Amino acid sequence: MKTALITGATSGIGEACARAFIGAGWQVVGTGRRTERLERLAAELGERFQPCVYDVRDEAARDSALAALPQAFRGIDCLVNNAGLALGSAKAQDADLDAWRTMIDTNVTALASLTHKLLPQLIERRGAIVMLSSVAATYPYTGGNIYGGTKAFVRQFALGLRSDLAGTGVRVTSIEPGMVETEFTVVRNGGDQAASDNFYAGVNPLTGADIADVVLWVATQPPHVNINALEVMPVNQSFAGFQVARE
Ligand code: NDP
Ligand code: 8X3
Repeated sequence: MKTALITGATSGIGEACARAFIGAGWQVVGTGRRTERLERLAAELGERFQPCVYDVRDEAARDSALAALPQAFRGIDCLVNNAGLALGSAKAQDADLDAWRTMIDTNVTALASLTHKLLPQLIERRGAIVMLSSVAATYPYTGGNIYGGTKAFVRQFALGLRSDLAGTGVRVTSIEPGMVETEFTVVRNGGDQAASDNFYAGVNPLTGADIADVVLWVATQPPHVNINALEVMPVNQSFAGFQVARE
């Protein structure tokens, strides 16, 4: 049986990925800070789901949590690098530097560190790495500044890994979603559910399950097929063009 390690499985896309991979017969190690969410998921999904609680920014806590996994969950065939966040939508000149640091520490540093840690076993097992980047990696928008920068890192890191891993059999993919209604926009707006509801109102946005279907599809392609990168948007979201400041 294959095992996926899905970071950020307490909510949204990661939680939906856990359900999708379990549904397809995999074992799943699901990570996150919210223990009760992971325990609830374990109660729902059964013994093939293994909670693993840690803050991705704390490498020592991560290493202890991974070392404490039951033996049957220690060999990872697919790493889904999903945990991440945006904090705020202020323009750069008005932004909070601590929020920038948190986004970089979570979306970039922690993702790179976990990938580095798991690469030897992913190579040994000819595994797969699926990264959650974003359309924000490619299309800048006002207030996206550091968030977009972190997601551009994720995309380019995935493509760079593809180059480095040539000949190893390891597959690497950058998934780049647009608007997916999860807790993402609640978190971005400091817990303001109404702001999130307003953001998605009338959009018919993607769901976590829509993206989970894509992640599972990518991970279950035949071993000779690598999906390099995939952009996915709701039909009602599209490209907005340039802004012009007039003096
Ligand atoms: P959610 O807010 O619903 O889920 C985020 C997940 O990341 C949670 O499980 C959370 O777990 C985890 N996480 C965040 N910070 C940490 C941390 N410090 N330590 C451990 N886990 C952490 O958002 P989404 O499901 O929408 O987002 C998942 C990924 O998809 C992110 O990388 C996001 O950038 C990306 N994405 C989202 C889009 C969207 O429109 N929603 C579009 C494009 C990309 P916990 O809080 O329990 O620790
Ligand atoms: C976030 C995607 O479209 O909400 O990664 O900015 S969007």
